[in-house]
Amino acid sequence: LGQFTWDDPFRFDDQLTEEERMIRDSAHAYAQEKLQPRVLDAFQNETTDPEIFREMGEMGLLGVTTPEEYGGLGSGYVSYGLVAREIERVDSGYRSMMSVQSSLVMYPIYAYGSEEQRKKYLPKLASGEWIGCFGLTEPDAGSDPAGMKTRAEKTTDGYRLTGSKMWISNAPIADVFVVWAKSEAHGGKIRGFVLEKGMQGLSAPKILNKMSLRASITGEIVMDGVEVGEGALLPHVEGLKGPFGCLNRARYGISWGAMGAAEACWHGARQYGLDRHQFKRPLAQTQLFQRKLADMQTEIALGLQASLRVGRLMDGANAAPEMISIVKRNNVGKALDIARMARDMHGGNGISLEFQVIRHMLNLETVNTYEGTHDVHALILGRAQTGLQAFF
Ligand code: TGC
Ligand code: FAD
Repeated sequence: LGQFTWDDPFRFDDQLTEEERMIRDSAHAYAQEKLQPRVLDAFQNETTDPEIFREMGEMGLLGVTTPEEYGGLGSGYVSYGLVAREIERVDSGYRSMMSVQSSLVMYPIYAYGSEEQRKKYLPKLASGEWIGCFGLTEPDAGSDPAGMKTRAEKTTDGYRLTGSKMWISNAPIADVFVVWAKSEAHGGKIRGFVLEKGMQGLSAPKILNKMSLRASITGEIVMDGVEVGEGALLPHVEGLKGPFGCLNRARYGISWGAMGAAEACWHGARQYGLDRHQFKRPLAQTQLFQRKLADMQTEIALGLQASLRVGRLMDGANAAPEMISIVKRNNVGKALDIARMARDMHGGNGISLEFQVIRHMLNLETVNTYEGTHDVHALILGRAQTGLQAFF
């Protein structure tokens, strides 16, 4: 009979390659040594240290799947998922910073950009010298990005962009802005543009007083007639499939990241239950406590297997968006349940930032909402199995 290891019930580790384990271990070491010591202060004071991008760049954690010739690591989607899991084990906000840069900024420039755009932006984004953001959501267009109002009008030698984006991760400290707008010159179709900090008419005010994801800066993007040349247009994609192609990758990474946050909560609750005694015995020796630990272990073990399966299919260019909806929706929803349970299992201490679980719980509220809400992914899956559109 085989061995059972409580924190790796299905021997997940055995299913990884040598290279994947190496990347995972170096992301783990970086996250625990460099991010964990700063996270309480960052969350409490709502501060984001831009230096983190440089550090992640140096460690090769930005652009894990971007080819080496453009400064990336040239590894696969399982490696990318493992990195997301290790970073989010510390904080969802730090994973957000990494996944926006990698999947939502570097990926579209690589996949939809010209050779000139790739060469100009990718190496500096991979090293973390430049910080990127991705503007799709608007004040009046969240789940329904097709309703965006941002417009690109044709000028003699380029475009003029007008509109505003809302809830944009990294925006206030960004050097590079990938934004999506309806372009008059392309029959009103959605097109991607790469803007740069300092352009006239472009600003990115910070959104204050978030009670979630406080270690990751969020802002608006205001475009007040920003004039750009033809070279700012991403030439190789048109329509909503442009931003969705990026979202597929970020949503997939989130499915792994959420499991990292859930594992942190599970391990914390287990240790707390072993250490804390009530009624003359450890809390972990009660049936209710053990049932909660069993639920956490089960959901995390299943969630990781599902993400690994989708990752292997992505590495073979064989994953469908609906598969990604399943793992994003399930893993984030389950992680949020686990974080709420772990908060409860810590009793009064569970509301203190010192014990971490409430921070994860608050963060996961955002993760459940962004990149397609829990319910929007249900509708995507409902449509795929009934053929019936229930969005409108
Ligand atoms: P629909 O008719 O379904 O599709 C329009 C066009 O897009 C194509 N498409 C996809 N292509 C690739 N991958 C996907 N996953 C795709 N989904 C759709 C589709 O084939 C079609 O192409 P074409 O050529 O026929 O035009 O579009 P709809 O308007 O009915 O969309 C409905 C819905 C709800 C599925 C969609 O709009 C949706 O997913 N809404 C959620 C919005 C969202 O996820 N926003 C995320 C913003 S970015 C963010 O949150 C970053 S947080 C990052 C962080 O900090 O970590
Ligand atoms: P709404 O779309 O208004 O949804 C509100 C509620 O209605 C939800 O419960 C939703 O599930 C439900 N709902 C909506 N439509 C339907 C329907 N047809 N049927 C049933 N229920 C429905 N966006 C970016 O572009 N870039 C970023 O970097 C980015 N970062 C973010 C960072 C943070 C901290 C946050 C909070 C958000 C970020 N977002 C970003 C925006 C995020 O993607 C949106 O918040 C999300 O897509 C939901 O849109 P909304 O907030 O407008 O909610």
